[in-house]
Amino acid sequence: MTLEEKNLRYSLIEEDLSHLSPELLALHPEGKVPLLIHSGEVIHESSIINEYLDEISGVPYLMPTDPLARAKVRLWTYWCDQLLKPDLDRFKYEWKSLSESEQELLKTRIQAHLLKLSQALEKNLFLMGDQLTLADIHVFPFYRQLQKSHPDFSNLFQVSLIDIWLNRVTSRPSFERVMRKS
Ligand SMILES: N[C@@H](CCC(=O)N[C@@H](CS)C(=O)NCC(=O)O)C(=O)O
Repeated sequence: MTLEEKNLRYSLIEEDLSHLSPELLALHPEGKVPLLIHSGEVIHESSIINEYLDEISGVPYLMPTDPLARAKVRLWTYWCDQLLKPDLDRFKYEWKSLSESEQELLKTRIQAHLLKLSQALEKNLFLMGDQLTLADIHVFPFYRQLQKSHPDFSNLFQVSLIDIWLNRVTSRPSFERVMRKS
């Protein structure tokens, strides 16, 4: 989506994550996607790829210029990778094997994540204000995954605000274009 927002030319290679290709394993230390190859150099980690793409190209910039705002974008990506993603993965892949008390704890944690998101969206169209930034691009796929799994505990707080934000992001032409290509 960053490539599309920035109008950069690219070709997309899909990976079957259940059978990682030898090419990917040779390029990435842990065999993970996404991975960017640019000018013969390999870059991984989606937040690093996104910042790199933003820096090597022109407008529209998806990273703010103000140092505090930049730190806040990175705090969103850090929160997403360190807290939201691990909890979503446990919810998606381990829910049935969890005890009732573990399920309750996980539910409470995910509700706290949703509350954080909805509070950020109370006054803003996007996570950082009225402009799309790398924070939105990094975080929205995880909420999209959660929404698709229809948890019976997400309809608390202002989840509708998060749904509206998700819709705002995924109705952008950049998202539609990248989904058509993948
Ligand atoms: N922190 C990494 C996470 C990368 C990651 O976990 N990718 C998953 C797909 S979303 C993957 O490649 N899984 C395959 C595997 O672990 O074998 C990033 O943001 O790029």
